[in-house]
Amino acid sequence: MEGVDKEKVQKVIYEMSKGSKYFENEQRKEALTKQKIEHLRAQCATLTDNDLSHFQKVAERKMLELEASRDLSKIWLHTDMDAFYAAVETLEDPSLKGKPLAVGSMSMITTASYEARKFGVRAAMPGFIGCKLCPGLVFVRPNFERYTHYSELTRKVFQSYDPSFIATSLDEAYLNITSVCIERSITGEEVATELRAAIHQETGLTCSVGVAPNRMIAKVCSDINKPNGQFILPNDREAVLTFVYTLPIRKIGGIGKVTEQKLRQVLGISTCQEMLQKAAFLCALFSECSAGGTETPKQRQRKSIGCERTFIATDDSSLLFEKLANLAENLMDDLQKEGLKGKTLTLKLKTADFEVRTRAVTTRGYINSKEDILIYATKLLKAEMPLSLRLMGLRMSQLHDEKDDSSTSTQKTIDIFFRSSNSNLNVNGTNVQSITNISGQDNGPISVTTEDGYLVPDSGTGASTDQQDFFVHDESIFIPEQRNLVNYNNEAVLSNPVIGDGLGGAKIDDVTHTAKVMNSEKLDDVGQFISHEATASSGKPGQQLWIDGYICSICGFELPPGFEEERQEHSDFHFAESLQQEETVDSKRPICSERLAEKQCSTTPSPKKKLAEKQCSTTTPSPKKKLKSSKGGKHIPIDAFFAKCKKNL
Ligand code: DCP
Ligand code: MG
Repeated sequence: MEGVDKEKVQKVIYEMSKGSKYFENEQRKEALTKQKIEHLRAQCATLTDNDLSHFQKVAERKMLELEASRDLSKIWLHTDMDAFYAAVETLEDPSLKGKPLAVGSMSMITTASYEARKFGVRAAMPGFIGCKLCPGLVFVRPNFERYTHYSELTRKVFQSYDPSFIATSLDEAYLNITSVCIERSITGEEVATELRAAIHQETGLTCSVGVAPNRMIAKVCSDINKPNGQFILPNDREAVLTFVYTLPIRKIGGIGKVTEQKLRQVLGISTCQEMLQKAAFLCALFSECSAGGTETPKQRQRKSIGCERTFIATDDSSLLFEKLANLAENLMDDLQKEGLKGKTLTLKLKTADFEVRTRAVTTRGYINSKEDILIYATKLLKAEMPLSLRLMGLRMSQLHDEKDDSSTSTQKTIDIFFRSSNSNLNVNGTNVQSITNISGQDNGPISVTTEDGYLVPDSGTGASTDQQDFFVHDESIFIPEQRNLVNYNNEAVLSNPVIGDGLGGAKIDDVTHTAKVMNSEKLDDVGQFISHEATASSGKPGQQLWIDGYICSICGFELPPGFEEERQEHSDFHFAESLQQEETVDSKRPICSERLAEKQCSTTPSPKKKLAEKQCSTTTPSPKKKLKSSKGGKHIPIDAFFAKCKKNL
């Protein structure tokens, strides 16, 4: 956004999106952020000098531990393709070269060419706003097959430098180049230059590279000389410290818009150095894990399994129960296929007004049969009725692998459960409620948690009980500032009602199973998602879940677990697509500005070209295209970087 008139961009965004559902959703998110900020401020105000000196010691101890574990022996390289989707489209259609280009639709842009970025057009921006900012903006529909193809070509190159490279999305990867540097007696800088040239040679595309002693910093470095550039941070403690101190906190992976706002508005923190200065407050207010780990998806284990269904909003209860039964069956299939049982069942509901509610129940024993799932799910749903819904989902967490303990007998536990009597719940806290009387039947020792979108969450740590059987699991307790942590581990179990969701609204009635990965999807001519499952997935367009917490089930886009806000932005893209479809068919609710923008815009491809593109997408694109050499890329050396930073501070 350098050199962009940010004020003008903000004004246009506001004027153009006012009144749309997207805008309403953004407002809800903002309101929730404000509430969280207020809550944090209140928490902050309760901290005494004693608390702070305690947390200061905790922070210092932690810093000492980290210092002791500082490892400067490795050389990590992070690579990130430049304007990836847009660059691929330009490679496929050279007439787009030099034009301001947006990949996406009137609803949402996935990325923009650097020419378009000069006008303030960027990823996760609705297309009609992009048109207003940049009247000549050219649109191309995303073609995920193409991006996957080019991504695979880049991965072949990565392989030759680090066979265990970590790809975190289609266009990004981390390579440990320590061995290559030693074996070939070359520097990290030389590897970076060579690798960029090899990528260009193989794909015709440019990328930017960062080299540093660890992955997190390497990622920051790859962004410094973008596009088509590289930045090398030497394996030297002083250089690393100076570099990190100057960084704005937003540069740290996992610190997105919301966290940045919180840190700035509550604690006045803008740079990493200020983070260190306020370490006691950070320790007091934030959980350790939300400070940003570098754990990779590979190391994670499945925490939950589930499915959800989007449909045309209905208040017909028999229809809703029918859908619930289908969901229970699908959940049973997925659990049994993986040999899993679970203890906590979460029902997710999205009302016709896009309010998201989650209701969770924890059973005494592990369950995975349709009958058992349906008993609990029905009770949870009944308690919410009457209501009009557009989405329902069921998710099982607290999983147990049957292979680990064959003695667990679910049915027996359920029998005991229903035979038990007079087991009343005794719970405090507004986010926990009993369903004992829902059907006039005694439900025995279970815990139930509820959570609504748009509401200020209760900050109390939840529940107490005098009942030994009763169990309120940690992830059900809504402590706003530990939200990152909760979502990190239990992505879809208790997705944040507003921020963590943002899906649905599509017209297609089917089920997506999280256990099944849809490898690629693409938009057809009318903007419907057509699935091209590589596996026998019954997943269909219109819903989105993050498979294993980081792979988009709609397009296969990967974003690592810590990148919660980035994932949210990506979800918003699909969400806006579905809203767009809805608003297009609903003539009573047109978005005037969008229509206006559509008229103003030159949108490619033409019908003829679309056909050609369709044909093209089924054939393998030629990897080697003539493009400007990557050798002439940007190289601001480290000294110049520090000089520039000092000026900006
Ligand atoms: N993407 C998306 N939704 C987003 C952001 C990105 O679908 N909210 C897609 C389109 C991008 C690709 O992922 O081309 C890679 O994302 P990057 O953030 O790396 O952005 P670009 O590669 O487009 O640009 P840059 O040169 O800044 O890396
Ligand atoms: Mg990129």
